[in-house]
Amino acid sequence: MIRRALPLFAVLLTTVLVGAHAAPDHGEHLQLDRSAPAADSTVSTPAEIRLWFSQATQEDATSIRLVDGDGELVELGEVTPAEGRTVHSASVPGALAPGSYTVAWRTMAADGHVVRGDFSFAVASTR
Ligand SMILES: [Cu+2]
Repeated sequence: MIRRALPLFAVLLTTVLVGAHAAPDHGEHLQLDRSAPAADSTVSTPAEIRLWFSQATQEDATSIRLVDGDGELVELGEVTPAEGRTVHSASVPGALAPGSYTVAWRTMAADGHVVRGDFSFAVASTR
């Protein structure tokens, strides 16, 4: 009895798991549309890190971390939402030494999905 039920259970579980993620009313997941600095760009020290998402995030759900090439965290200002919480920015308080940097962001979409990503940019030497 149990043995016969197991395959059916597995099928049902798979259906539930796949179905949950592909629910027809869900639509697109939130994603990062663009950023400033842009991914893989080379810039002089930016005044801020700015992220444009494809949809609004939940309130106070967005974090932006900036890490330098040595893995050291660079302190940023508070994350500030704009444009109906689709745009988020954090100020860069000081000059950045030339080198590569990684932005790691995390947010929660209105549908409750936690979305995260990262990208890199470089700060050019000043001469
Ligand atoms: Cu989603």
